[in-house]
This record gives sequence, C-alpha cells and structure tokens, in this order.
Amino acid sequence: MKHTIILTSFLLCFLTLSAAQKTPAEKLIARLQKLHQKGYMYGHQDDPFYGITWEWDTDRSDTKELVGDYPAVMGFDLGGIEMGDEKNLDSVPFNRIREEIISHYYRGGIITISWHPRNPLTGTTAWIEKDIERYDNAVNALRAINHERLVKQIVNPKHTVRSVLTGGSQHAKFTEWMNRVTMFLKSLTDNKGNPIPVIFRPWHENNGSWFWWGQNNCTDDEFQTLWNMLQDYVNKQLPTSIVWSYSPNLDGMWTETRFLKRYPGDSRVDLIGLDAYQWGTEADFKAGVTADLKFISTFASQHCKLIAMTECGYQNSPDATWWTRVFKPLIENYPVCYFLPWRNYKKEHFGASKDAKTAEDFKAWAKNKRLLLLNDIK
Ligand code: BMA
Repeated sequence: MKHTIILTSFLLCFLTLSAAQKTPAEKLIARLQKLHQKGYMYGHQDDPFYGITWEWDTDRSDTKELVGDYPAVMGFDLGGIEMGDEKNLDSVPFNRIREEIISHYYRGGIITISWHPRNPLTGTTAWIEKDIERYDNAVNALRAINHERLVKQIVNPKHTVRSVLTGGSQHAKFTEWMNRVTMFLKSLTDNKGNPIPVIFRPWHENNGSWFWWGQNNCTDDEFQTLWNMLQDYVNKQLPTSIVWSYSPNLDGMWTETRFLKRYPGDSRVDLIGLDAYQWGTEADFKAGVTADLKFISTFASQHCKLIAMTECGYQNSPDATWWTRVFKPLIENYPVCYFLPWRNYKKEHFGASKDAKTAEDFKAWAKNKRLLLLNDIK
C-alpha cells in the first residue's frame, strides 16, 4: 500500500515535467522517469576500460561478456581533470573517457559522471583521513614541547572547503579546477555539436567523513556553499545538459531535519542517489538500505525527485547469490531508476562478470524483465 502511494505520487510529480520537457537535461529526466516504471537499470562504473581479468582492450565489457548486452548506464570519473592531467585517478585517459561517453550516448545509453578532485589545500587526494592523522600528530608533537603558538601555522585539512570558497586562500586555484571540469563536460557533444546530457554527481557520500567535503570536515553552510559554487559555475556554461545527482552514503538513520541540513535544495537537485556498499554484515546492510530507501523514496516523492543507487556492491563478490538473495529484494519495491556497482579491475570488483563468483546469479537476474540493460531502454 505504502509503495503504491509512493509510486503514484512519483508519477503525478513528473507528468507536469514531461509535458514541459525542453532541454536535453529535462528530456533525460523525463526518460529516467519513464524507464523506472519499466524497471531498474543496471549501471557499471568504468565498464569499457577494464574488467576482472583484462584491461585497456577496446570493445570489451564484463557486462556484455556475461549477459550479452552493455549496461544501460555507464559511470565515469573525472578525478585528475582539475590538474590538467591526461589520465584520471584510475589511469583512464580522459580522451578515452570522452570517446566512450559519446559511443554510449550513440548506442542509446545513459551516462553518469563523478569527480574525486584532489585536495586543493593539502595537495593530496580526495580522501582526507591520512591528512587529518598527519595534522593531529604534528599538533600533538608541538603541544608536547609547548609550542602551542606554532600549531596555528600548520595547515588544517579540515579547512579545505572554506579555503576554496570566495575569499579563501585556494579560491583562485579552485576556480581553475572548476573551469577544467566544466570544459570537459562541455566537450561532450554529439556530431552536430549538441550537448550530451549527463547525470553529474559531485560531492557524493558527504555524510561520511572520508572525503575533504565530508560531514566532519566542513560545516553544513560550507558544504552548501561549495555545492552551489560548483553548480552555478557549471550551469553558467552548460545550462541545459546536466542532471544533478545528490548522493549521500548509506546512513540508516536519516531524519528529515538532518537530511535537510546539507540537501542543496529542490531547485538544485534532480535525482537523489544512495551510495551503499555491503562492508559489514548482511543484516546491517539490509537494515541500512531499507531505512534509507524508505526515507529517500518518501522524501523524493514529496519533492518530485528521482532516486537511484548511485554506487553499490559487495566488494569482490564473496557471496554467490548476493544479487538475487540480498540486493534485489532490497531495491525492487522502491522507484530506483538505476543501480551502479563500482568498477571491476583485478584488485577489486563490484559489478557483474563471468569472472565473479556471482556470475550465474546475476545472469539469472538479468533474465528478469525488470532488470534493464542497454537494449531494454532503447
Ligand atoms: C574507489 C576505489 C579507488 C578508486 C576510486 C575512484 O572506490 O575504487 O580505487 O580510485 O574509487 O574510482
């Protein structure tokens, strides 16, 4: 009953939107809305670049090798573009990313993009925990020798977000970073020069504290200002082709009050995503995802937003029946438009593959009409 109410209000929400569709982004939103009534799309990060047992071949895909079709959604990451690097943080050349995005678009697929920018203040990666450890050690060492005065001179990694905002010490540099990411997005065009619509998912998992934009590493206000600054910058140059995904991490205990503290606002979000991996026990994962999907789907239906599992999986698939036994029952009663397991490469994998222990299980699931691969969405 509850699910019916959620699904129905979802439909009503988007009727107005699809009637008024105009821009490529609005068309993509309307398409997502329509598709989720048919089922949930399978997405995969870095699908065309490498798999569990191969890398850098062309025309290969773990998904295609297992189920005979490409994922409906492909995910790509722009970490490193901010430095002007040729390759991203996972060694994928940006030119190849662009080519694969364009190919997937022409095949009729959907594209989502994340960005793990380096730390503009400390010069390290998007992951901040080691910086904090180093900072704490340095502070403790100074205090041990009574040099409190010098503590202020050490760069505090938790000042990263404020340093990139207007007036901050890294603002000029970060503006260049925003420019580089925007230029890449702008280069995603069809052969007539029209922009290719993409789902952009910056500043994800912000309720965790492992990234420099995370929960304990900036204030609510700083987070929202950061979101707005990037969004406004990108939108100024690309006003019609970005679908904005706001994707906190698995939480399990959302209340509306807490969720709203960092939610960028209805006019700034098109899709609410959940990044959810099973890192701990199956019971904890099930309880957490159930609580979050319940909360997010209710919130999304009230605010006219789409929902998706924007990252998910069980690292190295230790459990052969995980997809159909654990994951499928968790998502199938919610209006999840896609789920996107993270990348498959030799050290770790999350997605479907003939080389994963879950191969047969996923193959069986893929026969279900509600699981949508590329050919199901054309
Ligand atoms: C993480 C890991 C890293 C990778 C990063 C960005 O979850 O897969 O190895 O660099 O995502 O893709």
